Amino acid sequence: MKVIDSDFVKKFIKLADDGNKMGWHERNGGNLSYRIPEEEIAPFHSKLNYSGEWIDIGTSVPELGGMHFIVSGSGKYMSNMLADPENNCAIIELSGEGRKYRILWGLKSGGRPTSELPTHLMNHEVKMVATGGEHRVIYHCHPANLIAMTFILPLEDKIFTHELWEMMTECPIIFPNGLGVVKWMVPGGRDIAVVTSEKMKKYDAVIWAHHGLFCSAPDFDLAFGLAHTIEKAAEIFIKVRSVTDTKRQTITDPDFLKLAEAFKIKLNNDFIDLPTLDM
Ligand code: 2HA
Ligand code: ZN
Repeated sequence: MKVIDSDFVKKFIKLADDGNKMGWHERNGGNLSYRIPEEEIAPFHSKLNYSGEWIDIGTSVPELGGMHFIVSGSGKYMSNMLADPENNCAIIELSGEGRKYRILWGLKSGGRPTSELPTHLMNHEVKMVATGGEHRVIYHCHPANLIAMTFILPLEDKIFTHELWEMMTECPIIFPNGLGVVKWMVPGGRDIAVVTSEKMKKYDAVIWAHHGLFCSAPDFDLAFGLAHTIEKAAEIFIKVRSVTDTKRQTITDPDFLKLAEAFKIKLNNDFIDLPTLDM
């Protein structure tokens, strides 16, 4: 079997295409990575080139040493992923101490992994440890309504979480821990990676103010579904805000508690008992 026919490549390019259809990946915006399990990469070892040069990641992820990832390429368009995966993404292997990577497959006409590789890998490390290895997908996109919200609300985890929970009944069920917000920072380096991965210890989703969203999940469907849910709630927020400054009614904190009981979810208590935000 060819690498492009593997299950993980098919799912990778499907998410890229789904995100593209949502309009979340203008130009080369957004990026995606998957921590490939040993049993999924093993059948392809003979098709991978283990003689490429080792390149600095720009940060250190010792827990991920020796692991394989498939990542989107820097400057590559998600809109091209489906038609031409071999030129738009790469399989990489990390060095034993987790400071370098080498390209084993893909980016056929040249290029590098995503400019956000430090954030992807630091998020993978944090989420792998926090979930006992369950989380494998890190997805970054640029959804317009969520970005718009970051010009309106204070950039605080609890305020964004509460507001998005209120926008749609399923939100607290889908992200019961809430989500984190990172103030505007220069993207693409270690500094934003450190701040983001610190928030990923607590949450599965982190918003970058005036930029976009990072989601972490066990698989591709759940990563896309989480981003989709958050962006849809943000769209509702923007629609409501576009019509009125006040909410006539909303889902209240006691309602959240009823929801938690009915769906047997453990809501992040830090975000309950807040007075409803005065719009
Ligand atoms: O252009 O989204 O954050 C890729 C990005 C950088
Ligand atoms: Zn981005």
